[in-house]
This record gives sequence, C-alpha cells and structure tokens, in this order.
Amino acid sequence: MANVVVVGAQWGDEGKGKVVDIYTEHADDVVRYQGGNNAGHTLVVAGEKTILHLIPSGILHEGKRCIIGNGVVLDPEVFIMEVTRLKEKGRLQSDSALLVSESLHVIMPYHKQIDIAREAKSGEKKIGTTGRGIGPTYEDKIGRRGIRLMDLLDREIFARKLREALEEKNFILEKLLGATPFTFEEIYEQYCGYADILRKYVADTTLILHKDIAAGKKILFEGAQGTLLDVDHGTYPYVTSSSTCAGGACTGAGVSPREIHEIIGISKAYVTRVGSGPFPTELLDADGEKLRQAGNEFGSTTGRPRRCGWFDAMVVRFATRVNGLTGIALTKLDVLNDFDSIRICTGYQYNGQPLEELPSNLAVFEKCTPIYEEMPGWKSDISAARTFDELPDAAQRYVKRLEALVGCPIVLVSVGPGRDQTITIR
Ligand code: 2SA
Ligand code: GDP
Ligand code: MG
Repeated sequence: MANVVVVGAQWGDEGKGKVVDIYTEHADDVVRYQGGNNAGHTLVVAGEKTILHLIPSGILHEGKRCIIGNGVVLDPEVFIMEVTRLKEKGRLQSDSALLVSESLHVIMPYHKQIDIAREAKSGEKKIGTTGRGIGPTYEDKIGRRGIRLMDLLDREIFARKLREALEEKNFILEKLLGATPFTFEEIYEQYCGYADILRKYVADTTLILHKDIAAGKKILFEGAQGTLLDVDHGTYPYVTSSSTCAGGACTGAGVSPREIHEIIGISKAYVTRVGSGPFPTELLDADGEKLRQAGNEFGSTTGRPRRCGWFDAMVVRFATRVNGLTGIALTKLDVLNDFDSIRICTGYQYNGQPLEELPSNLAVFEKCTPIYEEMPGWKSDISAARTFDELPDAAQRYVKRLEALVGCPIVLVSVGPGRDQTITIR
C-alpha cells in the first residue's frame, strides 16, 4: 500500500479508529483532515482501550508522525487534555511525533455555546449535534471570519480578531438565542495560555507532507464521521459541517489527488447512526436493542445510544461511488453472532416504485422503505477467527453477498474490537 485514505462508508462509528491503527504499521505519517473532537475513534490494543477525539489513531505506534491537518477544527483545551493523557500513559514519548497545522481553525467558547443553544432552540428539528461547536466554527471558516491557529499564536492579531468576533457572537448569543454572552477577558488570557502550550506542535503541515511524499514516505489519511454525514453528499441538513468523503483528504491536508492510491471505506456489518435524520433500515424493536447491546453502540464522545439497523447496501454502494472506494473493511461481524436470521437492504421503495440509487432529496429519503432479503445467521462465536476460511459458512456467505451487492471488494473483516481480531483478505 502507498498513500491510503480511510473513510467511513455509513453514518460514522464504523470502526475507523481500529482500522487506522492496524494500517499505521504500513504508514509513516497518519493525518486527520476534517472534523474535530466530535469524532470518537476507539482503539483496543493488548486489552487497553483508548478513545481519541483529535489526535490521529496512529499515535499508539512508535516512530510514526501524526498530523492534524488544516481541514480540522481544533478545540485547544481538548487537544491539550488528550496530549496530557497520552503522555501519562507513556503513549507520546516525543512531542515532535505530533504536528498541528498552523492554518486550521480554532474552536472558541462561543462556538460551543452557539451550537448548544441553537440545538436547544430547535426542538424537534434539532440535528443532534455533539455540542462541540463544530458547525459554528466551520461557519466562521467559510464566512472568512474564523480564528486560525496562526492567529492565536500572535497576541495582537488574536486580540483584534477576538474583539471583532465577540461583537457579532455576543449579539447572536444574547439577542437571538437568549444565552449568556462572553467577556473579552475571560477568553483572551485562557486562550493565550493554550497558545503557549500549543506552539511547539504548530507547523506548515502541507509542506511537511509534500516533502514526505517526495521522499517516498507513506501517508495514511484518517477520515472522521462518515460518507452520509458529508456536508455535500450526506443526508443534508442532518450532516456534520465538513467534507467527510475521500476528496476531503486532499483539501483538508493540502495534498494533490494525484498522490492518493487507495481509498478504503469502513463499514459495519449492520448500520448505526447518532443524531437525527433519515435511516431506512433502523430497527426500533428488540432486534435493534440486541444490536445496540451486542455492539455496545453508545457514542464514544457523548455516550448517546446509537440508533441501530440492518445493513443497507444502498448506502455502502453510494459510498463506493462518491469516494471511489478501492476496498471495504467490514467491521463488527461478530455482533451478528447470535441472530437466527439476518436481513440485508438491497434497495428502497418510494411511492410504490423501486429506487436504484440513494435519493439526494431529503423529503424523498425520509419516505423510503427498505427492500430486504434474508440470510441465515451462523449462531456461533466468530471472534477467534483469523482467516476467512475459519469463519462459518453462513458468515462467509453473508460477507460475499454484501460484497456483491455493494460492488467493491471486502479486503478486511473485523471480528472484535482488538487489534488482533482481524482477518485480512487481500
Ligand atoms: P456535529 O457535532 O455538528 O458534527 O454533529 C452533526 C451530525 O454529525 C453526527 N456526528 C457523529 N456521528 C457519529 N459519530 C460521531 N462521533 C461520536 C462517536 C458521536 C458521539 O464516535 O460516537 O459520541 O455521540 C459523530 N460526530 C458527529 C452527529 O451525531 C450529528 O448527526
Ligand atoms: P470510529 O468512530 O469509526 O472510529 O468508531 P468508534 O470507535 O466510535 O466505534 C466503533 C466501536 O466498535 C468501538 O467501540 C470499537 O472498539 C468497536 N469495534 C471496532 N471493530 C469491532 C469489531 O469488529 N467487533 C466489535 N465487537 N467491536 C468492534
Ligand atoms: Mg466514533
């Protein structure tokens, strides 16, 4: 493998953290390129669980460079906490292993407050955000009034930009959202303190990546959230505010599309979604609860129960197309161990007509009902399987059927959260 992008092929939490940790062995640099600490990427190595929100999932391997790219939005407090925790555990031996783009946008306290207050005001229409200030920070970025990390490092520029921002944000908070405004002083000194700690990690990461690629180093790009949460291609407006698709890796890291060689989509053997929005195969019955318990489907960042449903081939086929997937890593197959029969959504029905492709119109999507086929379960524990042949016949048939339906080779099957609970197919 050369330069590889890993993306979520569903609505996030597919197990990207686990797969990135495994692929890091073959990489030199691991790069986060979008999202922020709304992400929760879980790694289980030698029985020890680590949840990363900002720092790339390559960090548990020694001698690899971990980069937070320009496309990420960064909450300095969370970054510092994550670094401190990793250092306490002896997982970050050298500060030079971690680089943060000087161009990325900083999440400010008012972004978080606006995110939370807007959601509270939206009632039934709420997006179900993580409340981490992600949307409001990207709004400022696109609106060309954001505070970049390089701004934070210069006390004068930061003071000016913060004053300008507060004029507008306090108006929004007080007058439109009925929330508490901020004083300049309470943010300024705190954030200047963060800047002093952050300074040693800050770099022109696009240049570093360019030089590393020129030197033949291998880059692994770690996507966050999932394809159906992409701001352009997802179930808008029930999406996150960044480009979660493979294309986001290029803009969010400053690397040419010519340098990307493989794009691996991570998909669960069923589906989950956190937050609001359409989800045709959602199970609101005992089977949904069984998936939630067996798969421990609770948010890695917020602890929210995740919505669960059967595998939706329409979704992963769409992800194959918009990302140009070269392979799929199928995770959490073991979660289906105890089902007598398993359903797969092969298409949708809308207004009595079959739909061949995922609708981009939300009003249509919301009214789609799944067309299912059913396969027998394997009713045995597969978590010790390490080769495809060691899987029971019914599990092999299930994987092969998914592969045929989505039109992309399944190159890895995960049968448990541990690094070793992995079957590599090719
Ligand atoms: P936001 O906070 O503005 O990005 O929320 C907008 C939508 O994006 C969804 N979203 C996520 N979906 C799945 N997993 C995410 N990360 C955490 C995890 C979530 C958690 O790993 O479990 O802990 O709750 C994630 N981050 C954002 C979100 O649910 C909204 O639908
Ligand atoms: P990410 O956001 O895509 O990195 O996924 P999360 O970490 O939010 O959620 C995936 C969860 O599933 C984590 O708790 C993982 O430890 C766990 N996990 C990953 N792969 C497997 C698997 O194959 N089987 C089981 N049972 N759990 C898995
Ligand atoms: Mg997650």
